[in-house]
Amino acid sequence: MEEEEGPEFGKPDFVLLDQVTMEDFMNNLKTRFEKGRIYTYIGEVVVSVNPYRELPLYGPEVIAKYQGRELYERPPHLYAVADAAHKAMKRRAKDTCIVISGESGAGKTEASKHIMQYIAAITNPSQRAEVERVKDVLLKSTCVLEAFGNARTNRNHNSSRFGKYMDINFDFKGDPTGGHIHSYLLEKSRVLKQHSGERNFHSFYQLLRGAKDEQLQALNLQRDPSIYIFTQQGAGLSSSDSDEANYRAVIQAMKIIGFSPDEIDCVHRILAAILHLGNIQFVETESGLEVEEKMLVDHVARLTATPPELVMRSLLSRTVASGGRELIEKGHSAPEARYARDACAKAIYERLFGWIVGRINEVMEARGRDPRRDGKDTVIGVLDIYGFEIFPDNSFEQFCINYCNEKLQQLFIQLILKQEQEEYQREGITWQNIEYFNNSAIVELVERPHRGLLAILDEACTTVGTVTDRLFLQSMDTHHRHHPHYTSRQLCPTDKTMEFGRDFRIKHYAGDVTYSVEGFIDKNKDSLFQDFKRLLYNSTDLTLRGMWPDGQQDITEVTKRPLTAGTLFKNSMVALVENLASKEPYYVRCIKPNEEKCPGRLDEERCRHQVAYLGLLENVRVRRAGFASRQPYPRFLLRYKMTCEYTWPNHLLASDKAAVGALIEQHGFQGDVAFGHSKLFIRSPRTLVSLEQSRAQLIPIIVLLLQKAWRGTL
Ligand code: AOV
Ligand code: MG
Repeated sequence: MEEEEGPEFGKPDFVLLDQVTMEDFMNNLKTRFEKGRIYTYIGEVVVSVNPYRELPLYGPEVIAKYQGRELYERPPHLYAVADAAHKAMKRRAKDTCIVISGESGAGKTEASKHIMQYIAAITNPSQRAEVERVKDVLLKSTCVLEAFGNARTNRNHNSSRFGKYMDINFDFKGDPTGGHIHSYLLEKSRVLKQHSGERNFHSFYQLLRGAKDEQLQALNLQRDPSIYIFTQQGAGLSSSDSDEANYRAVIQAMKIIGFSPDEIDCVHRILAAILHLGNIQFVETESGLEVEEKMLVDHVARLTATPPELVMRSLLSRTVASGGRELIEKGHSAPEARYARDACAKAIYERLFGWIVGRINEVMEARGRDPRRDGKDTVIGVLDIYGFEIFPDNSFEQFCINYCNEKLQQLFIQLILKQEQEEYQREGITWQNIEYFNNSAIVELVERPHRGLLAILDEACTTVGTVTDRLFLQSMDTHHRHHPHYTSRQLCPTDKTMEFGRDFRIKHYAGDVTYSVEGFIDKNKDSLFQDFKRLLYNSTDLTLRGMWPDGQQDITEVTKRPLTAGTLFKNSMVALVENLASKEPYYVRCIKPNEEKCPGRLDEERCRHQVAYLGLLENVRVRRAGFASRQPYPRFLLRYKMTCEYTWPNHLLASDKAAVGALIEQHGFQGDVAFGHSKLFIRSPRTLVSLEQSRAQLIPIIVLLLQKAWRGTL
């Protein structure tokens, strides 16, 4: 490790702790955090604590210090991991992935941005134009996706409301030639409603606050977000950055990516149409259901380039196929019309988001690939997904988000254990079992076929007749009466923190979460009347029309039940985990230091909880079991050479391996180590601790000597 990582900064790797106890772990974490050292390793895993303040840890100069270096040569950093992933890809043609996990607000998205910036900075030294273009798109895509997919929540002012996995393709030179973004389940219900203290997606406020007067006029919008029902709740709240400046930044980013002016205009019209749609109210009159302010319907029609009478008809009625192929128009009741309007607003936003992701993917498709090597690109995947979250009210979205975090935690356990086991096997060492809290029972509870909660939900959604959320809850209660991770008020009548007939609770690996079943069936069915789809498919705006290909289906053909939102999400999670498991993983484990988003403050209780549920202590134990440490010879020498006369300041032996041999012998540790081809394996943490102590004792003397020598030369 570099000189600046002296003992007062704590241990740069938790593996070097004297003992693996929660106390020692926390002390080290705290010592480092207080000194602005927010990153610490567990082997190759980076533990990161959100500082909630700007630290001088990033930028071109720091990047230059990490470029091409080994993990141990510099203080722990995300850059080192990004570099390791890039090296593995370049030197060994290995597909790698960087999995960033941690709860909401822990710093995942920020970490993913630093990693991307690092990769962009160190690649393409020859400035190939096509590679530069790909890098621009990669970097700018984040800004656009955050505008449309992030929102202020009570846990994080820039919370990702969608999951993102980005593959970056590299050619044999190690330069990015393309990429692909997978997005996962956007929390579209936010379009309609937000909890108190939260906002709708940033994009709406950016448009209202950032657009010029004449543009707003053209969209029939007024500047004040409190005029629109969808943005009313968050109107008085700001995001962490200014909406106005971000509006311009997003447009700029969209232009760089390659969105045409027409497309950008279409995006704005769609946002405006959603806001107008949200303000449409229905009244029951003697002549039937009517829209209160007809002008709003005209606005929606004009902005979506659809006929106003058809918009009106789709809002007030739906077409049903009665008997054979006969179509009849069935009028809505007021609640039905409200429901349909809301479903439509959500769906339009979701399609818009999906289309933006699709457009970015189109331009990132590895155009710059060398055709002779097509398909031989190597990939670095970066996963930044919504973190585990608990709100006062938790619904279907939190259920999916938290299930996703369970899946990732399970993968982490499997891969860390598997990787260690494999390395030990290679070295001919017997594997010692380490007790890990295994969360597979919770994953099973959610995703198991037939009896899993998602399967029970699907069953409720496909049952003919009226099945209510309440009946769905009863069905879960019946199936999981004795499950250690499931409970409800029915099953635990004395627990007044849950409501009868409404709440159920899952004991997640990261804590207990009480979910309200209200809306589960609706959100899972996720249906939208075909009338809206057809309406938008028939828009004369080609961009908008392109978002609704299913609108061309005839109502009589739309009989096949589509997969539910829950099942689609489950399938996408299974595919994601499979994909990650096939790559060489690097992990960033993010910790949120306090609930108040307060700069530089570390709430011990909160952190202890996260360290526990992330399994970090076990991670250290696994690293230390058998062999506490394995270090390539040059790395070992760099750190400990001052503790041996044969190696300080430089050795004269035939190889680093031989020099390490001499050092180990002088300390009398021969019985505790094994010499691998490229690495030294140290069995007992005590040996490591003792080496650390010798080093710590010598450093002040060396510093003194160096200072003297330095003065002497003046
Ligand atoms: P998340 O991605 O983990 O939450 P973010 O990466 O959005 O969390 O971080 C939340 C906020 O913490 C950011 O907006 C910054 O203000 C601050 N922050 C995070 N990392 C750093 C850092 N390295 N330096 C300075 N400030 C930082 V969520 O998306 O809600 O799961 O869903
Ligand atoms: Mg995020």
